[in-house]
Amino acid sequence: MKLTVGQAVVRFLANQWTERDGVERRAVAGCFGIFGHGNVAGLGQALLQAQRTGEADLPYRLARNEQAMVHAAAGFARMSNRLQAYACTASIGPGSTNMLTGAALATVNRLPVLLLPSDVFATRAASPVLQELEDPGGYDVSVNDAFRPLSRFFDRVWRPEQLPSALLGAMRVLTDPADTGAVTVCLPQDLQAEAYDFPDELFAKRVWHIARPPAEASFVSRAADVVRHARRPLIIAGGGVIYSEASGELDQFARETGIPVADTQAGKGALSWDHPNSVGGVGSTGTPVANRLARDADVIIGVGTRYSDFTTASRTAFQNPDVQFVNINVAGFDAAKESAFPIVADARAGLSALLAALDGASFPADYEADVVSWQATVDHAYHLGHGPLPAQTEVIGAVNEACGARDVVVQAAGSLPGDLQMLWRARDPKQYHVEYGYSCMGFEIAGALGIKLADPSREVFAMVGDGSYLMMAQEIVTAVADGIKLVIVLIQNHGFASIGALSESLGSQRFGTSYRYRGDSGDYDGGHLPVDLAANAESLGAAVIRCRTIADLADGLKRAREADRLTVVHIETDPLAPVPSSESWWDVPVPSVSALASTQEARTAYEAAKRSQRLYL
Ligand SMILES: Cc1ncc(C[n+]2csc(CCOP(=O)(O)OP(=O)(O)O)c2C)c(N)n1
Ligand SMILES: [Mg+2]
Repeated sequence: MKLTVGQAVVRFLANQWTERDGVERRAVAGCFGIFGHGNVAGLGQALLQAQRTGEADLPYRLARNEQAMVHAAAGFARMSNRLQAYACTASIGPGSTNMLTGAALATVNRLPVLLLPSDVFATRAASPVLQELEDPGGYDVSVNDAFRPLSRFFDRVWRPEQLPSALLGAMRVLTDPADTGAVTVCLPQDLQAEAYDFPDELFAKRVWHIARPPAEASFVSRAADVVRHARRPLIIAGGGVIYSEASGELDQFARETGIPVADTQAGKGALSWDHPNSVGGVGSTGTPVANRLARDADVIIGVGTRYSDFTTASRTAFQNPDVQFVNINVAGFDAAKESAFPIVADARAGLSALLAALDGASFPADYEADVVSWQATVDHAYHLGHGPLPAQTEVIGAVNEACGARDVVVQAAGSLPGDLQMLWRARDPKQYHVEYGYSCMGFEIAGALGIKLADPSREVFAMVGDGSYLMMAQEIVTAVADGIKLVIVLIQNHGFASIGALSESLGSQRFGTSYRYRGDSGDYDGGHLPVDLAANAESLGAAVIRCRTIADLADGLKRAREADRLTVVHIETDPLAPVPSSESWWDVPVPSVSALASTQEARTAYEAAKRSQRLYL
């Protein structure tokens, strides 16, 4: 079949499918893009031809920023439990390098996204092309080489004959839950327009079966031995439980054994917040209930978790001198962490096998009263009555109470992820979407867009700080153009509540974290800036509801939820309002010598906390 490389890519992608548990889905559901000279006549023409002739079905969506379109693709993949992905085409140079941050986010979070950066001329006919890097020491180097360490699969197709192997390699990694992440196939600008006689078989429907790797019996029996002899075991549920749709198995495991279940940012919602075994988030921003159980536990059963520093409280969360780990993970890399007894398996398969091998073992559940008292603390934080400006915990309460059980909350960076991890009451495995692998400011609106595309039947609430909003709000325009309805809760606190508090706790006095005029002292401690983010959102085409009080907010959220167009609900909060303590720690090094008393004091506290850090060897 004589096609250009661009046309071949589009036709191939439109014919890729995934299958798990007997359900087939399109593997690549569509293509985000921003055109420039690198792709407008190559992939751009191919997408146009596909749309006009119907010869290939790969819907195109115009984004406003390349980083954001990768975030949208990551949100889409996560909401699809990694069973579907989006492609992203960008022009040469800055268009492509704008995708680097998105690539890193996808790989860190183990989310499949297909990136198609355009590249310099394969023929070098007119080098240097506009935006070419030019490395005098290597003519095959381009800015796209920066994708290599960020991608789980990277290829640059210099000749059309290489395209089939590149595309098949890309699909293999996109559909491998143990190895997935950003998949990058660089397409030189001239090559995209070059025709070649591709074999017809390349474009036949192809189904990629997504495995549920079973657990190996000897590994299960070794792990079961460890759990059976435990006195105070604790389960940590990570994102792998949700991607595997293993909530049912986790529920059964927890009920039959009585073992409490704590969650990570990616795992929240694996069990409903009011499940009898749920003890909430664990680690630096977890609940004191989960953190006390973690402190004393002698066996940690980590399911589908990558043990980030927030989960382990920088390796201070587990203080039992005899603590051992049993990890169920589809990726051997994660299963081996913390010197664990590994069960390399799909979460569903691994949980069922381990439960069977435990042979009726159960453990006393003595955490119920603590959970009840913690929930009273959450209720209090939800209805604090803080003034004159409301507290962020009250905003979280209002959003939680406005959400239906299937609604989704989306967040990524600032003070919200910690507050949400601790306080959000998740009622559905797909309700809580806090991107906290890369914690990338600006993910929220773009990510929400991808989530809504993956499941238009759900209401999607993106919670955005003023800092994140100022970094990347432009996908509001994309959502408006495509009729994608989102609710965006925009929290104005005039700067970085998160890093401000962190700075203060580390002796750095909130330096450089406020959005204010530069004052007489030389710091940003003058008056508030004349910035009106609600007006900004309105100017981008959003409906806007301005709220002053929590009662306004409750009403505004209700109206926004019922609205049929993208609505921004704006509220100003007090960045200094109190938040319950997680009774935990996070390792952020403080200078060991300093001329400032505040830093010296913080260093003393840091050294004391550091002493409880362990290596779990
Ligand atoms: C792209 C990016 N840059 C910098 C950071 C470091 N950082 C984490 S939170 C934060 C401030 C976030 O401000 P805002 O969105 O207003 O949330 P708030 O802290 O006020 O809750 C910064 C700068 C980051 N996570 N991501
Ligand atoms: Mg802020």
